[in-house]
Amino acid sequence: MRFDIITIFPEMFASVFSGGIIRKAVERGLIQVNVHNLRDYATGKHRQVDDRPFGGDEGMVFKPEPIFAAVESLRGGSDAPAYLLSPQGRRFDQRLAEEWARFPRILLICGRYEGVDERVSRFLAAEEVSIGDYVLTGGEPAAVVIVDAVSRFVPGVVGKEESVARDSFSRGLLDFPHYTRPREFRGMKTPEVLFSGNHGKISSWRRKKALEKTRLKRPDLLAKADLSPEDRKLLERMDKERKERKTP
Ligand code: 6GU
Repeated sequence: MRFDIITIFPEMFASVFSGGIIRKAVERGLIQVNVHNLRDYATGKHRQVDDRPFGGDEGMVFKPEPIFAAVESLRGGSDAPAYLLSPQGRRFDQRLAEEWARFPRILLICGRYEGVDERVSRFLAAEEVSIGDYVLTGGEPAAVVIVDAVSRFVPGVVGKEESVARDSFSRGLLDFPHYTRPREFRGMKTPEVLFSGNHGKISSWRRKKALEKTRLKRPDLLAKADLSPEDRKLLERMDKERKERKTP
């Protein structure tokens, strides 16, 4: 899979993609990440990429021409979708990451917080996308997040294929707690069940912990999760136990 990132800060990407799983995926030819300087597609003596907003306002707005030129040139004849990264966009999530991993190629346009000429969103981009409800100074960190999350769904990028399917969010719940050596650290113990050798007991303990954690921290996910009859029973029992603790 190939990613093309269009940005006015290409140097921001050098270190983030030069380590870990993403670097290995690039080295193994599973993914390709190309970073392009928007300024290379601007014309005129000053290669200007932004201008003052019509109607008056503070700040500068990205001009449409360099972005259209960059996308059209990089796309070549292909129909690779281009996404505009901005806080105004549709929220990027695990489902979208999985969906995008099926494209052979996507283009990511890094906007800036003051704004991008509306014609980019309306007539060039397949969609405007945001990574969450907060404002970044530019779309660059969002592009890094998206390349990482999408790449994990490209076959072979993450060691064990099944571990992607087991991820929190892919299953609709937060992850269960993990422990490693030492068994006891500064008096903090590992739950006994993990040493029971009983895999059935261990999996149901993990499921219960995942349900507990999701209910406590992200009840919105629990409402949408695909729960088995056993899950519902566990939740009911947890409810009952909680009520019993409250009434002495
Ligand atoms: Cl994609 N861009 C900017 N500038 N801010 C954001 C964002 C994107 N997603 C969340 N906040």
